[in-house]
Amino acid sequence: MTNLKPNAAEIKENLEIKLSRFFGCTSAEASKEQLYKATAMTVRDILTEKRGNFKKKVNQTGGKRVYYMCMEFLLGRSLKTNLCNLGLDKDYEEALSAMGYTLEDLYTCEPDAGLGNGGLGRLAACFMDSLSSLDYPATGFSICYEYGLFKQKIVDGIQVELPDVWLPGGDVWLVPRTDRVFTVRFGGRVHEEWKPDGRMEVIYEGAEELEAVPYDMMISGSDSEGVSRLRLWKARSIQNFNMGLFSQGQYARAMEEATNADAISKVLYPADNHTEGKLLRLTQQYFLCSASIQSIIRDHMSVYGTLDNLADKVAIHLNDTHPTLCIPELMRILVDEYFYSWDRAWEMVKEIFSYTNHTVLPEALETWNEDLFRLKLPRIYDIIKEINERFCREAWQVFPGNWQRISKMCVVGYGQIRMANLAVIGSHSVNGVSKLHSTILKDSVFKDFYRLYPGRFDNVTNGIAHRRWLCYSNPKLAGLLDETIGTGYRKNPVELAEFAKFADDPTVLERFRAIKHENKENFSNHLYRRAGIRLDTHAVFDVQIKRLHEYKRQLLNALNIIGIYLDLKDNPDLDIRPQTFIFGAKAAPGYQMAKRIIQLLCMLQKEINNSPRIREKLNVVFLENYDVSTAEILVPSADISEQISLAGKEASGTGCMKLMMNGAITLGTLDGANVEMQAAAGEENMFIFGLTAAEVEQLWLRGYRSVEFYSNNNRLGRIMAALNIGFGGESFADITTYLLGGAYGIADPYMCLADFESYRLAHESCIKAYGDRARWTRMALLNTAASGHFAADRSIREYADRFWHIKPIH
Ligand code: 26W
Repeated sequence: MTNLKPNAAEIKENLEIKLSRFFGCTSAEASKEQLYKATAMTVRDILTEKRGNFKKKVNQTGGKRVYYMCMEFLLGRSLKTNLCNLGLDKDYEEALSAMGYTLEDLYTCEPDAGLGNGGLGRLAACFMDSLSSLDYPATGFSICYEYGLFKQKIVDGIQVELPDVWLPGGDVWLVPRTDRVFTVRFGGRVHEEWKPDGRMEVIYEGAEELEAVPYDMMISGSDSEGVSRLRLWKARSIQNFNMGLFSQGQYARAMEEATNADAISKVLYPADNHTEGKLLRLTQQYFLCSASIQSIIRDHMSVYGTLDNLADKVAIHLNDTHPTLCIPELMRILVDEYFYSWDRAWEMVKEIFSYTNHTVLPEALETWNEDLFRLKLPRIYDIIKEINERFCREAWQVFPGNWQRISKMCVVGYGQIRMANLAVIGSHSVNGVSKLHSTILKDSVFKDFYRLYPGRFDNVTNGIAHRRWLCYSNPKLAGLLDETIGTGYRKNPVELAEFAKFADDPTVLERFRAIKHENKENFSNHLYRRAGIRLDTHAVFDVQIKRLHEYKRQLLNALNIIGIYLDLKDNPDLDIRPQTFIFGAKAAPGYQMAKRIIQLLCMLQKEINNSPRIREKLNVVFLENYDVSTAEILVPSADISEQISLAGKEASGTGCMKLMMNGAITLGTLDGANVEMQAAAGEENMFIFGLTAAEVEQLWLRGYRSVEFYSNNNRLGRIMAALNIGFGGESFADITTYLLGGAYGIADPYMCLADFESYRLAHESCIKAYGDRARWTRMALLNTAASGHFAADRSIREYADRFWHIKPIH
């Protein structure tokens, strides 16, 4: 039995035991890395024990469980959150100080687990935190990628991708469960055979089989009994060495099978919002789905001994379409292996699954080539065909004769398998991630489905793990909140609203302002250590941190910066408030325009840096390799939060919520969650500009001619000319062509120029408001106070009540 609440002396003893057992040393001899690992191991033991207790309770009460399926979990570091959530940070600090270390020393030894691209993966990680903190029985399923999202190097302004080796150091959290291995089949041929007892048997011939090995990670709740489990699958070949071939001297071929299996869990696909239809990605998806569904079935059978009550005890959530093959996989197991009738199995499946959509960009909607799919997954293909046929018949009843509409909705059509349609058809609920986004889903992306299944569509606005993003990453602000409104908000984030009472309290305002400044100093020191860059902490910190994508419009921000730069070049004595624009962004490796925008930002940074008089007032900083841990230091220091996507394109955004909670003021369009943030914080506490989603739609239908916006605007004319000449010795004429559309081309679909003038004006008023320190601080405080709604605890309760129908186990 592990002691769940060890005191400092007991912790010290546990650490010595781990050090001696795993590294053959004492704390006096151990390196910082060894001590980090030993510390993590002791925390892991506590979590495993706690999870065991929790699981027992769930089994005893027969509680329903939720399984969260996601190709990505962007976890970042775990030691700090786990220790703080367990309430053991102070005792560990004491134990470690006796060994000459601080916890902070150890935290930095941990590599980020970057098993995700951006918003979708980070949301999954935030949700795991809330699930355990609210005592819901939950398991997340994903792939144990050997390499997470690439490490970004910037060489002469160009992004270069390096492999992200996270396992040495990250693997201390993983418990291999070699007793829970499952077999996953690919390829070959299938046929059905009727047995004398009237059952149908599915015979597989020539299929390739490989094993899925689970690695479990426990995620602690805060002030709760709940511990969530994240099960990550690694692929290995069953017979990883062909002895026959080996003895014939064919060494390389003997190894081949093992190498193929390896590839599946080798690396995370680095593109967000863009599918390539690659076979390896399909293989990864089915690998995840098949292993996880088998694991769910096994768990359930071991408790209940029957699948008849599966839908009462199990909810499975599809986080975007990437794990949609869970639907036909569960059908396969119910029908082929447990001999349920198709109709019964289908009813169960629909009751079990729910699906969240995270993007409306058409290039992100997943489809697979039908032939490729059939070859790789023959049985799943048959099942999808059957689902499709039955669906078409059902749709025919509602839209008789309307083949055009039905052919848009079906799963198999025009040689493609469409995952989003399958996800909608096989789930009982479908949701978007902000009010605006969910409305767009009903009005356009899933319009026909909405007519067919109106009750299936709903909204749950995203939320963030407020303990990680406020309490632990901004301890000074959390301290002020504890003193003023008490500690209740840590468990119940809506209590942050109480903070609004202090909006006119000069002492609290002054402390709030001072904390922001200290956080700016803190980030600035970090940047100096990491990149040798010194920042003026009295300048406005204007922050845009997110994946680099055209729709997010880092380019719009750059255009405005170029405008300010040209003003300063004309007149270096111009009386403007010093501003530092901070960017963090990774571009998908094959996304050329995104990479060019990174280069533009870097070249601007370089050129401005070479003008001593200008850099006193204007600075651009492009952070290399922006990741979760960098965000934790940067977010508390931001003054302005740039959320400037073209309206209608950003499903929700979650970075916007982290920044708001930490008292940054949003400069943004009416897109994604900004709309609801504005409603919560009040119009007067944000800077909103630009076209609305409806106006974008109209302009699109009318035909967007960027020249119209450009020819009337002298400032834009000068900015375009400057782009053509370039910065830091590099011309960006291609970007001008992109913005203006060239001779015949279609101009930038994200309409930067249409929003430029209103963006520029909004930015100007924002900077002006910053000059009024009292007004600004009041606005910032009110943003923190209004941010409680955007905590993941709220989102998870909504999912639990409305879609999963699960209850906390106390
Ligand atoms: C298949 C390639 C691919 C990979 C990832 C397509 C699409 C994705 C994700 C759905 C992209 C993504 O991360 N979307 C973001 O999800 C966040 C969480 O809901 C939202 O806050 C962001 O607005 C949305 O862009």
